Amino acid sequence: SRRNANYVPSFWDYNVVKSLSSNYDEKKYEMQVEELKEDVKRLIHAETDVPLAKLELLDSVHRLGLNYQFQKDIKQAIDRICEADSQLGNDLHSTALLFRILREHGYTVSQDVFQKFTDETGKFKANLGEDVKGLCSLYEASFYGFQGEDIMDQAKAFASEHLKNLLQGNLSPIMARKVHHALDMPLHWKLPRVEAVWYIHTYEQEQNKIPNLLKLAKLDYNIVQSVHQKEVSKLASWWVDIGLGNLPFARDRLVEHYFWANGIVSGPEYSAFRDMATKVICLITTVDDVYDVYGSLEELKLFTDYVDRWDITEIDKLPMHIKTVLLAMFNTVNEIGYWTMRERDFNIIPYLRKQWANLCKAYLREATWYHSGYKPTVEEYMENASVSIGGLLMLFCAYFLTADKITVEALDFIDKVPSIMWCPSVLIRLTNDLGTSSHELARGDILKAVQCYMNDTGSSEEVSRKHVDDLVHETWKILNKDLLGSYPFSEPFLSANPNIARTSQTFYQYGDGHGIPQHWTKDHLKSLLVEPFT
Ligand code: F3P
Ligand code: MN
Ligand code: MN
Ligand code: MN
Repeated sequence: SRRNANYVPSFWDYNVVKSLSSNYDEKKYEMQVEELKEDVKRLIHAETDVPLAKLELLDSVHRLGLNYQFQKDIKQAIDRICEADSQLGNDLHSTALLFRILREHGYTVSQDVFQKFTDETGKFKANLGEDVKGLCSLYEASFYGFQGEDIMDQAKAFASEHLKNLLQGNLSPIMARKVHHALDMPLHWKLPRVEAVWYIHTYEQEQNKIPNLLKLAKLDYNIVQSVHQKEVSKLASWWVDIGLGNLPFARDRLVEHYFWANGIVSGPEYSAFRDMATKVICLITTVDDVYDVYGSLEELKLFTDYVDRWDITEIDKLPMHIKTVLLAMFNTVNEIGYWTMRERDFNIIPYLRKQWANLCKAYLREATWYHSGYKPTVEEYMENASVSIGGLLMLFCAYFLTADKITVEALDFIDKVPSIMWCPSVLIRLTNDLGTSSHELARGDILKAVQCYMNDTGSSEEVSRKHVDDLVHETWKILNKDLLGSYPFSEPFLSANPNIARTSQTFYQYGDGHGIPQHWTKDHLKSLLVEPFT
């Protein structure tokens, strides 16, 4: 008999999604943005006797979601700060803020800059435990650490512990709100547009805010939102037409799938990526439900074989629902291949079908484990599960759907799964398992990372969850280093790698925000797609 995941229906009414629109697509707003940008550029380049003020300006620009508008200006400003760094204060806040901004933008800076804040035993000095601003900056900086950086590990533990303590005391309401927000998730892990929503509201309350910077942030947010609205509205029509949302065993999650694509690459000029990537994610989720919920092992073997050979001649051996999913996959891959051929002069289909085949083989391996009751070790599990999460396919799409020119050199490189792509895949898997495994096991599924670790070590669930959470931190350290490497590709693909991990962390932060999206995911999506700033 077939399993059923009993997923809740979509929270979104697709007629409403189809009609999402705003008037921020009008030309006059774009002209206002250009004027405000000139203003902010002047501020970024202005001579200053207070380098800390410049750093804080750059921090605000980042949190307001505006980094992408000022890449060149920010680099120049940092270069100037570095040339004159002797003027920078010696306090924890300025040191940590500078460190974080340097690492964020790919500059070399050693953890040793924090040595002066530690005592003879290497511990952070106790009197810093009261410096809430310094601790916040130290906390945020600590997430940019590399493997083996013991001072950064200490910094993270010290800052987290003392910020939690300070929350018990009498911080001002505004400060307490900021500390909560930081402890909830560090800035480095946050999606820029999700953070922008929170920070625009916060910045508005700030006494020394720069009015034109705030104005620009809101206007830019609203204009980009109007681009995103058009995309999701077009996709809603596609999704309703293709009808996969009506399958009895699969998740009907078009808008949430759009959020995945939007988190990976959000720049307004990449509509084509988000359009096709959302379709791919819809298919990943539906195919995943065929393997996890609906299909018999025999059917899944046939499905995998057809995808592997990229041949649908014998499709009638499969039952109707599965056949529908398979054909939808072939059609979508061909549609994407057609677009790429016309727009980029490149036949991507051989590469794309290989990615799909790898994914389906990883799904099949899990299905085989499930049906035989096999319990893999954590290593064995993670090797396969970091493929079966689908991140590699998504990242591959992010490359060829955003690159101006697709090169065989870059494709060969991607094909070898470099660490910069493997780490995000591990991160999506670990955070997905932390969020989804209780439902999956209740329905019937293989052991996930937490349970494999329990099985390997005999540890309790609590200890095992902590272990998996530690792995998340360790994997980010590797990724932080990878992000400084040089590659045969550039932006926006480079940032797509950490961004897909951030998207996953946003979905699974408090549980299964993908399968059960009516809580925090819904709120993020309303801000992203429905409510403009006034
Ligand atoms: C594969 C799935 C998801 C994860 C989606 C990840 C993307 C699109 C990069 C939705 F469909 O979750 P799920 O928890 O069921 O995956 P799993 O691999 O655990 O079955
Ligand atoms: Mn699943
Ligand atoms: Mn699965
Ligand atoms: Mn899962």
